[in-house]
Amino acid sequence: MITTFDPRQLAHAPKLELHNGGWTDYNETPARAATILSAVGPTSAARDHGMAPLAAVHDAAYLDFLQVAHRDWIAAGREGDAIGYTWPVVRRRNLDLTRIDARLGRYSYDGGTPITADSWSAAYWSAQTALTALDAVADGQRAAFALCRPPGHHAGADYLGGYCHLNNAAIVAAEARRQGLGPVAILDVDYHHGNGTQDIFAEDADMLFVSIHADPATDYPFYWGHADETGIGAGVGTTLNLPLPRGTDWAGYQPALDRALAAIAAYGTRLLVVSFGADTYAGDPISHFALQRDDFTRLAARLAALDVPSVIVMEGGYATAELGDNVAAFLDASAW
Ligand code: SP5
Ligand code: ZN
Repeated sequence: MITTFDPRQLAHAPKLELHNGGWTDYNETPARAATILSAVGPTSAARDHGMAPLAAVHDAAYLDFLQVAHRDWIAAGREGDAIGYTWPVVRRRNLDLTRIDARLGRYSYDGGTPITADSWSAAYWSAQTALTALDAVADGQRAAFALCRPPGHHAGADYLGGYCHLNNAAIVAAEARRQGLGPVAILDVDYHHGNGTQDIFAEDADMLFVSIHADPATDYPFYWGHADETGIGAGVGTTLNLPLPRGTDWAGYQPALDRALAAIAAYGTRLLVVSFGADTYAGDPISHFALQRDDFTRLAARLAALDVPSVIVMEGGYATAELGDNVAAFLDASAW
């Protein structure tokens, strides 16, 4: 399978994330991409599609913020990675403030996603990597894999979080629709709910979002991904959330997968974007499902059996030593 990649993604390397009341080593490391690279073989270089496909999904002010945030952080006399500490939740006003700490709060929702001097470039090329995989599918490939990092599915139209800055899957889905490749559906099989993707298309009747993930009653991102979230306004019925309990193994995963695939088929999907996280793996250090390596091949075989052209976008997966083999198991050529 064609794998797209750009080495500029590797330069994004935050040091720490805020978790459970303290700073812990950042989980979303460049080594993740390196181990996938060594397992999947040769890659195609990402092509530059410019800002337009990004601006179709993200607010202009947010894109501006991402590009200047670390510079503004340094100009304020700070060192290291930029991160917020005040978030304007609980019905605060949408003020247009200049202080970096106010803006970090305005454009993020967690304390786990620092911005470095290289974050914008890495996120930009992550999105371009995803768009280049779409090119391959638009040109007739059955499936293509975008080796993206930073990942994207937690990023909303105007916010970062969950190690994500630009929503690569949403950018690909919107661009595919623009090119007339729809109906487009997004299936998110990362361990964590893809809150950013859901938010971006919540009111959109013309984009199906289906997610299988850990129950947000117990797991990040908590405030999105509950089963009763089915879309908003005109988009009601085009969001399907299938939360599963901690400890879910392949036997427990399959009924949710059956429901997801039935919804995608019933939608008349002609292009599928897969937000693929390998953090459903039993050995993942920050997650609590129990899929085994062979289950990724089984999962891929079920998706491939839909017989819909598919752009596979890399999301999470933090068992770094085993990540490459797990991704390779999912991409197994015989399945696709
Ligand atoms: C793309 C993606 O998978 N993002 C996940 C973001 C999760 N961030 C919060 C994780 C909290 C668990 N941290 C456990 C640290 C154990 N040392
Ligand atoms: Zn995840």
